[in-house]
Amino acid sequence: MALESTLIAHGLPYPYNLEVAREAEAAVRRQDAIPATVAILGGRVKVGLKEKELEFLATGPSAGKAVVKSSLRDLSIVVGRGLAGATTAGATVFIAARLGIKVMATGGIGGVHRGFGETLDISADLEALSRYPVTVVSSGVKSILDVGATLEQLETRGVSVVGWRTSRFPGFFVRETGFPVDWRAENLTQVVNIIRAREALKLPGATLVVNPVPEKHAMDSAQLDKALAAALAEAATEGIRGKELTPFLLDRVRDLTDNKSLDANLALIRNNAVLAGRLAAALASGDSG
Ligand code: PSU
Ligand code: MN
Repeated sequence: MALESTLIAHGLPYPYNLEVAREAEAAVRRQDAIPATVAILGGRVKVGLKEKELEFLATGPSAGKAVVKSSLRDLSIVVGRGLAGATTAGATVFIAARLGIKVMATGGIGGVHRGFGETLDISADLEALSRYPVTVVSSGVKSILDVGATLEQLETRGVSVVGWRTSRFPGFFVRETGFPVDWRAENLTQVVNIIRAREALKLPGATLVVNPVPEKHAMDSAQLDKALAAALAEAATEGIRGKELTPFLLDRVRDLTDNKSLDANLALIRNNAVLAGRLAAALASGDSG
């Protein structure tokens, strides 16, 4: 199964990013699945990284080495120019689909940004999910987004959303956003059956399995909302836009919450890797236990 690398290079500070990247891979292996972290190095798409390569992604940006946050539109440019790139959830989904990898894990996918009416800032992750038939495990979408608008876009784009043992759409650092998920699954068999049906029907898009952050690492919503409001205001004042916005907001919220959001982020990444690993193993073995 595939793991994305933008969260390593641009979503989390060193050394937590490297630790969680290693832990996510180890967690997948413990489920009898094979992890492959995806990135671009020297202009080549790599699916499965060596220890040194993971280290480069984790330390490169803070050491002043360019690691391009690579969304779908950036892939050809980063490869064509022979650069290094960390793949977003959407770009990772594209690469996974090309190679027949069926499951991908991330923290939270991108979505519709607040104020999208003015900026039209809608993550290319949603476009990728509408085009490529991969199963993505995430803790919903980052609470820095407009969650209701994101759910509408997932519906419009034909993305099947399944709550893992939840009927509430999770909000990344918090276990629920107040929005319902129509379909929930209690066990792997139910998810596997949905994925098999999607394959049989030849549906083009993804299945999004939403897995809430573990209870004991979840944040207090009031604290998060306050930090978020401050971070959004700073972004507006400083004119932060486009691909810089998500990394900026994640970093500011971490600072403003005394690293509480960091703790939640690390816990949910590990937790999603475990579930994705279990799903990949169940899909591969045909035994969906
Ligand atoms: N989740 C995290 N940290 C991240 C991201 C998700 O915990 O950095 C990244 C993912 O790689 C996702 C990207 O694909 O943010 C979305 O960015 P944008 O909103 O610019 O599309
Ligand atoms: Mn964007």
